[in-house]
Amino acid sequence: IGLPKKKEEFVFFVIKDKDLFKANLPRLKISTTGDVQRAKQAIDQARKKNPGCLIPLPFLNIAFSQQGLNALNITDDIGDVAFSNGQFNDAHNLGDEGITDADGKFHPRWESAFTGRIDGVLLAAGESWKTVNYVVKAAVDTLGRSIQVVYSLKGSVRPGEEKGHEHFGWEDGISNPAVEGVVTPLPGQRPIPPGVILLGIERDPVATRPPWAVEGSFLVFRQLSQLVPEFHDFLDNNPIVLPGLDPKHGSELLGARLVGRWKSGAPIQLAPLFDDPELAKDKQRNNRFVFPQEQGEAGQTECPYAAHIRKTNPRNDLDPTDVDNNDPKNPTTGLSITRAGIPYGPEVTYGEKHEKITEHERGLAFVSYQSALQVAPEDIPRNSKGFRFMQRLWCNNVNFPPNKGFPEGEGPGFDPIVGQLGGAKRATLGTNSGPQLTLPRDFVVSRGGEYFFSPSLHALKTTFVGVTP
Ligand code: N7H
Repeated sequence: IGLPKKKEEFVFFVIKDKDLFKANLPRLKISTTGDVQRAKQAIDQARKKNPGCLIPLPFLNIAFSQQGLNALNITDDIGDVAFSNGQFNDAHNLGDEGITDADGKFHPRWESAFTGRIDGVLLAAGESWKTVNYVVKAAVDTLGRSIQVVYSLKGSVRPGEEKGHEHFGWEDGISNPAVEGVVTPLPGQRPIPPGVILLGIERDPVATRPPWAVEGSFLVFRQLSQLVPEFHDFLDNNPIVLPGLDPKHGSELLGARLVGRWKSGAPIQLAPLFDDPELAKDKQRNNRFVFPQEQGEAGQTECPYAAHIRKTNPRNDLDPTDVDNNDPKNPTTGLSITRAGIPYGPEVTYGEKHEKITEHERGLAFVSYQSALQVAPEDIPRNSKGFRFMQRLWCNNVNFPPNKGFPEGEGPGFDPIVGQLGGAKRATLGTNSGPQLTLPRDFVVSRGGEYFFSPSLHALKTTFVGVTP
């Protein structure tokens, strides 16, 4: 359900001593959904008395890659090919930048830690660095010499007015699906059965899972670097020209059309020409919209087909009878992810703003949870679900959303925020009549990541410590 966090550190590790790890693991204080719900209530109550106060709330989670499962001698097949092969071997399929060598092997241009072995990740979160540092130290001390830390990434909610906004400046974390029985859906929020996020229960697309995998979840981690000055420069140089719009407003409108929301979070489907900060703040209205279903330009007058939020949650654009969706009431149900990322890296400096060139790496520590990444052995994209499906079949697919009256190959175009073509120029915001917009480069560049499995507490107390359940 998302941690109420201000700071978070991702600590990636390799297991050095399996038996010692199993002996130490039970002493880690992993946070439960109940803990998080109680923490959210405690925050609400404390804020009623003292608005703006921060109460110390330490959170910890742990997840394992396939290599981590191997290191622990957990040998049952979890039933997910992409997870078992690891994200490194999926980089080319995801459209990440890199080079193919003479032997045909693809080498992504990734942060070097992600090109080597990573067995697991500790996710430590809290309201301050003091709390997070304490959680990290306690966890690493507890696991002791059973692990070796190979990489860590610190994420932080942005300061001041930018709180809640990612580095390009957009309010984030507005639209996530509501897991039935855990969260009461707000208007426009997709209710999804828990099995879309958790393995081994109804709506998990894989029929049988090993018992220890039940109620765990696949955790996708991606270090997505954002070229913020370059992106803003692109917007400044390409304002939408309309009578009555000054260039600044025209650039803001272009940004809003690329994302599908204004920086405030107001959806352009409801606020097509001018930002509406009141709408942005109103949780009863800011997600309550569907997309018009006319063909051609009429269907994208307000929100372009290729806008990031339309590509990643096409709402009523999907055909309910499509076999992949198989839920006539809510076609995107089976393809939903829960996002739980956080910005990392420093604020843009004066020098970077002035030069319009990134000097310090910053971006989004992207995290998503889902019950499947790839549900069949063959590498056919349709068998991907969750993050992998979204990235490959929606964001990177110029023809998505389908049936909008475009000639084949000249569809809505790439997702302008995260659609990837190995770093090459990409076309987006396709129109049936006029030219498309060409993005000169990716403004979000993958620096790598890994596919992890986040076990249930029950599994952590049994199979993962070598105790028969
Ligand atoms: Fe996206 N951005 O700042 O432009 N995203 N995203 N995302 N994203 C969303 O609704 C962003 C990424 C989804 O239900 C918003 O919370 C950036 C990946 C989904 O309407 C904004 C990066 C994937 C949604 C951004 C990034 C997704 C969503 C609107 C990378 C999956 C919900 C705020 C650096 C492949 C759509 C909100 C819905 C929303 C941005 C990555 C998926 C502002 C900068 C890799 C499903």
